[in-house]
Amino acid sequence: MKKILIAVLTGVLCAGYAYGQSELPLLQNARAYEGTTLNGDWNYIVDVQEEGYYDYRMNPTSSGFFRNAKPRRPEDLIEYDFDKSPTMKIPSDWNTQDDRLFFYEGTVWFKRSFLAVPITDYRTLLYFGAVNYDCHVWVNGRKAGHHIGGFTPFNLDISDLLREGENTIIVKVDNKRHAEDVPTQIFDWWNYGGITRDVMLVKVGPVYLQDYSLQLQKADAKAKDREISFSAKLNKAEAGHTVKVSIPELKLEQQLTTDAEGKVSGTLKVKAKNLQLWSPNNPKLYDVQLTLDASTIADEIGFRTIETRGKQILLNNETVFLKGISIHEEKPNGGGRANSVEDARTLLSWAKELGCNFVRLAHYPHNENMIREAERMGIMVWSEIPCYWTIAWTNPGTYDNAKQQLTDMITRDHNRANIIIWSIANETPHSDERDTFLGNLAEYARTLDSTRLISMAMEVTGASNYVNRLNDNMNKYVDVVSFNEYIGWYRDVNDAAKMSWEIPYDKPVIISEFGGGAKYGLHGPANQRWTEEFQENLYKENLAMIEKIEGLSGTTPWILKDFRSPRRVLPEIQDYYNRKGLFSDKGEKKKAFYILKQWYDSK
Ligand code: GCB
Repeated sequence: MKKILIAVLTGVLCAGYAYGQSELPLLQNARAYEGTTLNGDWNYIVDVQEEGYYDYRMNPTSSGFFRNAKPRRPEDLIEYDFDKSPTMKIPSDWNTQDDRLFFYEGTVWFKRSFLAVPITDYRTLLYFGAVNYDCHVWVNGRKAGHHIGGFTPFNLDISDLLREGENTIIVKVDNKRHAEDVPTQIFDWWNYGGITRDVMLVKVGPVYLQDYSLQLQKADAKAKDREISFSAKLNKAEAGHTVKVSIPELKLEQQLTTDAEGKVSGTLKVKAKNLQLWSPNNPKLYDVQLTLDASTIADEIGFRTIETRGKQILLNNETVFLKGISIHEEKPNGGGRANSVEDARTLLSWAKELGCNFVRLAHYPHNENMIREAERMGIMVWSEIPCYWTIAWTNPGTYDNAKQQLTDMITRDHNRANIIIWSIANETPHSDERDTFLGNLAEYARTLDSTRLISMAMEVTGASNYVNRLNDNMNKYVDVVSFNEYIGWYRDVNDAAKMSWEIPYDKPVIISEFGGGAKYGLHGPANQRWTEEFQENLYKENLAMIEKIEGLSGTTPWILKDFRSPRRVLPEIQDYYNRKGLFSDKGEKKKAFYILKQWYDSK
């Protein structure tokens, strides 16, 4: 069997065993492994008519772009050339990298080469943090995999496709919208296309820890002893492997042997007085080491509990009020997908300045830097999948797609202490079909992770005699009742003071959205749309109104920063930006920022 070592730029990495070409279940904590980044310059070809792909489907021996063919004889006809095509920095969205692609929704091909030399006993996974939306991958002209869903990671075993010397990866990315996709055709954010998150080659042994979990068990506030449950799963159902978990600072260590399914589970016991719990005031993370046979990876993990009691949310057995803000994954200065640690720090530091201890990462799973930075900064997180508005509820493929995105979101982040809520949907119109789809999804989410709260952003569309009554069949599936209300913007302007709320469920309540648009720097009377004063007044009235809601456990107003949206076409005001940000698209604070800050500071 051929063994290959890959050397890319500065890194060195090993590959080898042939396991066929396919997408594997997601590797937990991929960044902990020895790996090599494939971020950087990739050549690209814009292919409006999918010439390079249909060619492949109709005639597999012909020259589809995935072959990266070159003329061998003077008379050879090859009508593309990656190496003469422009380059784009990856990760990025193509819309902000090339002016011609600002509104483009379609196919772009990407190519990147790297060098490899022989070595033994390792496998190479090609890991993509996210590609929006539909993506096919070839390595050296052979198909490595296909993935759909624009906001979750995936990994392909490419060991068998590698060769000594130069290797070429070709990725076809298509962000066209379809009714049966998740999200569906219409949504209120920019459909940024491309390889939008990090790409890396990850070196794993033939047997590796595919997934592991460490979770603090709930206990009485006065409990003297605490338990951390530990479980792990190999990529293969093989008995007899040794798995060791240790937390040196707590002097905890446990060694277990895998069962026939390749699984282990155990409990680490610790004195409550020795354990610092993760919380916004003390975002303590412990170094954790996980050893499989002779190889060790590291993680940083925090321990906390989150639960509800009646209408309260309890973090570490204490009532917590979630002072939140909604955030899109867009760069702090202008548009474009955010991905870097710096982007995450800037956005999250704005949320901190606002007085937040919580963020709603809307409307899809954000990049891992965002979650990890928030965890370090002591910010709790609501993480969501893009079941947004009118999904094709009766289409089985749509359900499978949503379920896969939920699985990958939870798999990637279930060891992050700051994630307290998994959200399965946003503003979905009521129907029996929706209830079946989302009900199944909620139950499935609980089987994956029983240690967090489940919610979704419901909608309330109208009031009778100023009484707003929440009535959603999904109430029985969620732990926290959350809803969006746009009083003062889409409805009932000037009537917030008259409104009352009836939420007939004994569960905590989060107002997951309210807000209104303002153009930064536009001033005028408080009843004039688009002025900062209008937005400021809307915040004052809404905060006074929601304060009276029984069981209010938090809010995540819409939204931290103005963000790009194709729905927002009003010239001179919107110019393709949704203007409901408390910060402008360039990071300038609007007047409403100070209203919310004042309210949070008083909580
Ligand atoms: C909503 C949606 C959000 C929109 C927002 C708006 O209800 O959940 O995605 O951007 O309203 O600005 O209309």
